[in-house]
Amino acid sequence: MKESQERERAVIVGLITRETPSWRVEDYLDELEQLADTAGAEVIERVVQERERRDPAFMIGRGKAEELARTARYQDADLIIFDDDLTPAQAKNIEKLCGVKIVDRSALILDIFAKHARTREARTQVELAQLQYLLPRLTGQWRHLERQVGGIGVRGPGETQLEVDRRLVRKRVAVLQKELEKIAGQREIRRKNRRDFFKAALVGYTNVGKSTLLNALTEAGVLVEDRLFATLDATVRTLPMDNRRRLLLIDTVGFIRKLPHHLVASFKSTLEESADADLLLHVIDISHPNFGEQMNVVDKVLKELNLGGRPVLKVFNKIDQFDQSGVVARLRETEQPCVFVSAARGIGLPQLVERLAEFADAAFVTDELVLPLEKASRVPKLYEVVEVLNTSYGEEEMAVQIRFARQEERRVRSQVAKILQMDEEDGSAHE
Ligand SMILES: Nc1nc2c(ncn2[C@@H]2O[C@H](COP(=O)(O)OP(=O)(O)OP(=O)(O)O)[C@@H](O)[C@H]2O)c(=O)[nH]1
Ligand SMILES: [Mg+2]
Repeated sequence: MKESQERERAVIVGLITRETPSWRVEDYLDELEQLADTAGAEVIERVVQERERRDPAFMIGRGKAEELARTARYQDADLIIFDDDLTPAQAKNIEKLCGVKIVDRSALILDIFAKHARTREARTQVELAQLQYLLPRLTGQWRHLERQVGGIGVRGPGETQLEVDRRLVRKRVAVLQKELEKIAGQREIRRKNRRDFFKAALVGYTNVGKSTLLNALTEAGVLVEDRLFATLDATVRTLPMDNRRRLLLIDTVGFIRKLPHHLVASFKSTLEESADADLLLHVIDISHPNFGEQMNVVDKVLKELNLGGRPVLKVFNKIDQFDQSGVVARLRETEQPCVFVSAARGIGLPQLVERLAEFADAAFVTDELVLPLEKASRVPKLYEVVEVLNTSYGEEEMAVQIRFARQEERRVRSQVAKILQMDEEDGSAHE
């Protein structure tokens, strides 16, 4: 990744309310600082205010906003970043007061995604999310005017421009959505080809070590960085196990607190790589002071993606940087099934693979079909519906060992029966 030579200077702003106590705000601001750093900005000052609730005009209080403006000027800041999402009106008011760019957490995350997007799919997804973020802001501005001045007076060049912009944005959104549908279609085909595999998706908060784990298990060579959102595209690799099992590992984009809604929607197809998974490997950075909350965020996003009911194996990573054995013992009790590993140091990986194998075995049915030799010509057809593990021949009979997904058992059994009975009179071929 290329860094711009001159990093922008940023002031970051957090709000302490009854729901969000000060220690938590500090943690959020730590994370916001990391996000800013990833986006290419240097944080030169933090501003925190304690308030009963958010101010509708400025988010923080008016007086605090004026102080913020002075700070920005004094510090020669290029931008101000709010940890809480601003309404279009708030953003405009603060910008007017402070005279620098105003960004909120969602916009910052979108910016990082835009910076890291490499493939056509990721770029398309990011652009779509950005435009959808922009759209209500355009209409929001318009409504804001409407309310202030009433219908008639505001019709002028400004309005026309706004209408044109909106129409253009909408048009582009439609084009991008079409394109994503097309890409999703191709993905679907690739996915069908993986029907016979047991699929495990690496999910988790950003920067917990998902890609490191994929690399450690498969030598995938995926980019690993101590940065947020290093991975945006789905990478799929086979996990070498003994040849009786076929297992795919899928690495994908990480989650974060307050993942912008449009982003989740736009990244549906990338995230659907996980939707296809038989098992979710929920990777957790146990060395992170907020790992508990990060786990909750991940659970929440998974629910949003309708993956709440999927089987999960929790993988507590970075155990090399965590020495509270009491906590580990407690988690081992409460969070089953779970494993403790260090992807970077290679600790606990054999145990992880073993658990994976158990899950994979449970997800498949292995069965043996005993057929009269006359049916041998049917066997090639079987390959189309099941995995054929082995065939052996006796004097009069042959045995075919097959394997298929437990989920598909009914469909598979009836297809197998059909194949074995095809244009035969007796129809008694299969066990
Ligand atoms: N100490 C320690 N560091 C680790 C371990 N695993 C990963 N890391 C570090 O954690 C950072 C993030 O690793 P990644 O594999 O990029 O994390 P990710 O979950 O793929 O992150 P995103 O793709 O950005 O969401 C890197 O600096 C890794 O070197 C581990 O077991 N121990
Ligand atoms: Mg990654």
